[in-house]
Amino acid sequence: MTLTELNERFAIGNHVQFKEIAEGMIVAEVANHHALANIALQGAHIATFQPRGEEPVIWLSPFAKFAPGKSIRGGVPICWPWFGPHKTDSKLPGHGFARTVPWEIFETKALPDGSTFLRFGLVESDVTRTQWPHPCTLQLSVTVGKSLRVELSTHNTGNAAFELGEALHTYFQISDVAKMTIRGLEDCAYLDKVQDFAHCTQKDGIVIESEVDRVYVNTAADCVIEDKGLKRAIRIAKQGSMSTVVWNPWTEKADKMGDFGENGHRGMVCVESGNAMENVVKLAPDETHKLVVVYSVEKL
Ligand code: TA6
Repeated sequence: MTLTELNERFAIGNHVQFKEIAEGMIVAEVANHHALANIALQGAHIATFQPRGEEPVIWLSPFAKFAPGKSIRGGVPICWPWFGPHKTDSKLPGHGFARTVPWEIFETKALPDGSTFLRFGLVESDVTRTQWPHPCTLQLSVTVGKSLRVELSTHNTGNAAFELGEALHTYFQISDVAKMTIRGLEDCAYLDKVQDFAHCTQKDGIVIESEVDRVYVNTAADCVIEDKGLKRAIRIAKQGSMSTVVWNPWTEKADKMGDFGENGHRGMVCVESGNAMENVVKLAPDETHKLVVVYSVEKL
């Protein structure tokens, strides 16, 4: 669909407009009474979310590249239909293909409370079919209000079961990594990627002072990012998710990635809600699995 057609069919005055921000990169710009947000059609990638009167909740690197087929550094990348490396084929992209392929918009709606609802669907193509031979549909519903609600829904349309790994790989904006603590994962078991997937148990709140890359398993708990610098807490409330991933690349890795900027890692942390490792989801024919996360800001 062209930009003009998208706006004719799906724009809503005072809620949603579609814009082309770089060649081949169209975003839905949401601006309502409660918040501002930008969602790229590629990857149905929520790039920004900022409740009015607040600092941005979602971190987007100032050096993020908006280019067809490239993952955007920051925002809410969708890892699907596997998390991390592919189980058997190392040539397939890490975290799956959903974040780098085109999606289409199915619906936009202004809700009675002033929030904006948008629904996207992944477009099947030879690229997706060769990497993932299981017939299914994938939709993302986003409600932009005072809080941000994200629902990722996978439906098995084939006649065989499959295993699904997934995550909303959300980057959060924080004042400085030294001023934040993540709560909600106390006593939880995790696999530590920095220590070659060693099995560990979280004791207290998570404080980050070096590279952190952990998959917490068997946890349905809310997480809260307490940020003393911004005097706020970000609550991450989830359903349909048994894994939480916490990631900060720290100096050396962030420098190597090339799209963080100098000290960019100090102003972000990823707290990812999903199903990974032993928590992958088995989806029988005609079954639907929903991963739902609500991000909201509380005073500290
Ligand atoms: O979720 C944490 C992680 O898997 C890390 O291991 C790190 O590589 C990160 O995601 C970013 O991955 P990306 O493919 O977006 O560069």
